[in-house]
Amino acid sequence: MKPSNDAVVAALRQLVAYTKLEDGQSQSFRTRAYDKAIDAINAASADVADMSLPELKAIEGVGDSTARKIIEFVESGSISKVDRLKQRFPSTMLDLMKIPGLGPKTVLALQEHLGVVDVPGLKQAISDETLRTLPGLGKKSEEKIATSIELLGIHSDETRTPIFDAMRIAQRVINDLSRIEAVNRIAYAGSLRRLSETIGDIDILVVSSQPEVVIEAFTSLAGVTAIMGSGDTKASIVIDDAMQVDLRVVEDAVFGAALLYFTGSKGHNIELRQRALDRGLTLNEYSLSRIDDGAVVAAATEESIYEALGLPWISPELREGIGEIGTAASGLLPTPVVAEMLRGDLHVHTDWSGDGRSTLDEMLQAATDRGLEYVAITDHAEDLAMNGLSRERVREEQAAIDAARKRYPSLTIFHGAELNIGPDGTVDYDPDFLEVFEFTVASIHSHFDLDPETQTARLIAAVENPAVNVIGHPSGRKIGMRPGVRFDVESVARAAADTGTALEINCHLQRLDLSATNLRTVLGIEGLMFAVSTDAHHTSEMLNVTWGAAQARKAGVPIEKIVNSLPIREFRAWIGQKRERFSD
Ligand code: DGT
Ligand code: CA
Ligand code: CA
Ligand code: ZN
Repeated sequence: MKPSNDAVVAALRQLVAYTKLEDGQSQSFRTRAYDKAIDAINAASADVADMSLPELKAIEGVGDSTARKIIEFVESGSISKVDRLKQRFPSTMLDLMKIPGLGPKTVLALQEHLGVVDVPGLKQAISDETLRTLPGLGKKSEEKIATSIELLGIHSDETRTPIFDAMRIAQRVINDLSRIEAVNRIAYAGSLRRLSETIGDIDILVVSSQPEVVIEAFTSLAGVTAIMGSGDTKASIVIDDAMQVDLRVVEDAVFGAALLYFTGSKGHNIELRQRALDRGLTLNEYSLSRIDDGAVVAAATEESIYEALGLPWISPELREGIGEIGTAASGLLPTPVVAEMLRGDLHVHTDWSGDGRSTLDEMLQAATDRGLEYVAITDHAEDLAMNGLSRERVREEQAAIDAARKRYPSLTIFHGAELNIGPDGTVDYDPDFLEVFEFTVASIHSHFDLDPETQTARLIAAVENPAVNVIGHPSGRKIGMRPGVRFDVESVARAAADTGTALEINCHLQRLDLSATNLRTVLGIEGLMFAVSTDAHHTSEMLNVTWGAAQARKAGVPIEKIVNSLPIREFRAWIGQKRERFSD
């Protein structure tokens, strides 16, 4: 089967990871070239598998060497350079590179000097105190790495995958399978559909009248490294040596019942089944039926099943079996937040700061394409090493935004910044200069391991800064990579409510910050507002808004508490209120 763009991108990502090991550095001109090509292919609408070498090279961002590797992958199913490097470096070394404090150089040294190539080996080296003997490492870095492993809950028997990585694999499998004619309908279920932070395995549901064709295609997908089982209507594979994917093929008439069952959670299903029994009904993966005569009451859609149980449809993100069925039965679930309800994006980067990968115009065009009424351009501020804008560059960007306003008349553009919250809670520039900005986000980008009291005071100081409108990704966590700061979310949220400062719901799947748990903790605080923002560094990341909306649904955040759902006039008024409060 011809590989999809997603499959090509996955192969290039593997190439990047192995190239980092080969080079012994996390960035080089080669990895940057591959990264650029990945962005370009992600943005391409045509299938790269259909393109000739000259056509590939004509894509901006795709160079000759990358183009040749893509051709090689399309023709042979693999990239020989990657195959070669896989011989030298076991795939478990890629897991090691994800641990904070372990760059490619250290991971290489681990293999060379200690023969350590995986997490269990690393843990052994820590308990033997041999890790500290590596060149460039010492007792202190050994302790730091040990803490990282502990905080992240990385256990040798732990096989859960962060949702960011799992979603990418699931979307690729879905895109690849969708190309088969026998597939009438396809969806992911399980913990992925519930937006869990980590995923045990991916569950995919297909509607087809030719299950054998679907199973055959599934088990021969690009990237399959093991087939765990394969039957008439179900199969399990491992993809990229990384994740198990379970597939079930069902008939159209029972799709709703199957989707409901395989979405779970188990706790939600058990409660639903009890509710069915109380009504003389029985619920399983095929239908909701009457116990007495076996007649099917509902099966085709989730909505019809919930309805027959006297319930409104419950968003999958809420289905954790923690009281949502009772709330739904009393009619108290908020209207589910969807991306289309958001009129603005309040956290957007451009290539004016070092890590942005799209131009101002590209981002503004993407905002227009999303149908947004307003957008805040919030490039990094000067305290962020490498990426931050000097005062002079801030002025220049301000002029560029002024000029851009004429080109995007339907869009209100706020000239903003993403400020850095220092260890003491102060931010970049000085109070006078901060008045340049019409809007700001302030975020933690450093000093993650201060004690909770200090972190709480630090965040409250930022909240109370008159120039700060939103606290960006408040915990600073990266799921599976960095635990985030420890802080008292309730105190920070109260200060935010008191000052007219919003807390961000960061849409990026690596962040989802605030977490659902934190959101539920502060949801009841009167006057508290949230901002569902993408933090996009590339036009493609603007689509992440769907995950931010899903995160809001997961915690039951009502749309009235989301500040960027306000019409522009009311949003301006909200900004004005904080200014006024502090002006006297
Ligand atoms: P995971 O994979 O560990 O991240 O979590 P899930 O929720 O995706 O769990 P998984 O893949 O084992 O099963 C998918 C769904 O199938 C699960 O959420 C509910 C349903 N399911 C699986 N086993 C059972 C069971 O024994 N009883 C019930 N009621 N439902 C089950
Ligand atoms: Ca699962
Ligand atoms: Ca499963
Ligand atoms: Zn940002």
